[in-house]
Amino acid sequence: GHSSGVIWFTGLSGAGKSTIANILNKKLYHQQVRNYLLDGDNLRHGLNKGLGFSEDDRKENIRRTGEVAKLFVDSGTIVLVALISPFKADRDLVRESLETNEFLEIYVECPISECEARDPKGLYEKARKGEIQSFTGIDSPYEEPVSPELVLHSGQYTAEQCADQIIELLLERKWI
Ligand code: GGZ
Repeated sequence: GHSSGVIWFTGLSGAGKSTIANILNKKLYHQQVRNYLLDGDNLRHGLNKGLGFSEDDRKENIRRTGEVAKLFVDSGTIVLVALISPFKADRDLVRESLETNEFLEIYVECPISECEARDPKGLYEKARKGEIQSFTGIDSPYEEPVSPELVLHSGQYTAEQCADQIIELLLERKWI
């Protein structure tokens, strides 16, 4: 068997949260570790449909996703959550709603210049032109984690290497 808990990815748009979480999801599956991925971008089409990017809406987005993650933890699953989750207070609320050994905050660190150069969906370009408002890192804040369990430098390592760094942490913490 293995432990259940939440692996919470935070970081800028384009930092690689979803990519790394998807790779980790497959690696864990192949190791017979029951796990489920909650991806912000997907949840915004269903559970969190109707929420925008104001501070209040992001707060609600994170709260709801945290509640769902908790249900998965109760079911004995490792939940991977990939949300920008820009506000420290919102991330801390999710952490406090779980046991100490059930929450791992992973900061996917990437300089905004690099995220902007990648710009996989062209959103930074739109934000710079003023076609999108309240874009994280441009005209909406991102509060860096103060003491995350792990910092991944996605500009220096491949997504595959980042996923392996998480596996190492999960082994150290005896989650798997
Ligand atoms: C930030 C935005 C915005 C604004 C649309 N600000 O990189 P993506 O495109 O695929 O994923 C981002 C996603 C962010 O949703 P989250 O639920 O993770 O955000 S939060 O935790 O802050 O609630 C991005 C896209 O939506 N997107 N507009 N204004 N990201």
